[in-house]
Amino acid sequence: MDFFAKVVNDIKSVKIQGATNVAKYAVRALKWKSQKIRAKSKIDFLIKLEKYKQILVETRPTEPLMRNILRYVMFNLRESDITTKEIPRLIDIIADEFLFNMNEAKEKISAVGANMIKNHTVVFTHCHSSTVMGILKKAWKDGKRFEVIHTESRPLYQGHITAKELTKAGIPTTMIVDSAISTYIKKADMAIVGADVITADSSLINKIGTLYLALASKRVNIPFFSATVLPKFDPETIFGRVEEIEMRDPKEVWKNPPKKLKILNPAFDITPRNLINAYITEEGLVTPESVSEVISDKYSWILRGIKI
Ligand code: RUB
Repeated sequence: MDFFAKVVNDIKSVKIQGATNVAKYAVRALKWKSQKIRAKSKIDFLIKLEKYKQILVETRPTEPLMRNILRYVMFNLRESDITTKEIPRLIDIIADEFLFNMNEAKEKISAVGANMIKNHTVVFTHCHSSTVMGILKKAWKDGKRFEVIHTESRPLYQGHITAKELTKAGIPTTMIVDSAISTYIKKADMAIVGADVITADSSLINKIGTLYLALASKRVNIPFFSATVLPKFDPETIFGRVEEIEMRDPKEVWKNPPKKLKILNPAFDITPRNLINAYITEEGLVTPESVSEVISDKYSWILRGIKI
């Protein structure tokens, strides 16, 4: 299996997981593929590359960070005045620039989020978000002493990745089953989750169960935050496109269920803006009310070429 096929496979099977990792590997895979393409002209090259881009986009439908960056690469290639031979080099530059910017953005988010964590607090999180992990590890490194409670995140148990990372960092951590959220939320001072999508109405799409955690946080009156880079905004939702919620294989839930049993396995759910105190972003704390404005101001390229 070549690198491209492996990345496609690993994203589909959630071996590569989390919106940031998915986008990073997708851009690396496109870069790798661009070095293998043989084409007669620039147009021929771009047509072939577009097909590979589409294969990547379809690996997971609810991942606008990946869609945005792949669209950005294609847009720049189309617009640039370069020869076919020079295309892989340009992809290289754009991909490296993207990866550099993402790392820088995540460092800023870690710093902002770490400032928000006080000594002796209990932070609740869900699933596995590399962005949230960055915040917690930075706060711990800064000398803050706090605890984490997190879910196991059935059916794929991404909570195990969270547990391994946090315990390795020395952070006191308790894992609970997903359905115990309302029992243990009372012990928490704040909830921080990641994000897969920010929509035009400022809603958050994240791992299934996030809405439950947001509602539970509201009920016990603790703040609920989502830590995210802003290019997870889906520009197509501006024109009313409803973000597709990925439905995964029922076999992930039960390998040998009784015949005729219907099993539903959505990967994500939608948390409305009124349950979110703020997004923790590379531009600092951004309220749901102002998130669209900040995105159009700082990331105008996301909106480029998007049509009704
Ligand atoms: C992971 C998930 C994460 C976001 C953000 O879902 O919902 O909270 O993707 O992750 P899955 P990050 O495991 O199905 O991909 O902060 O790393 O971008």
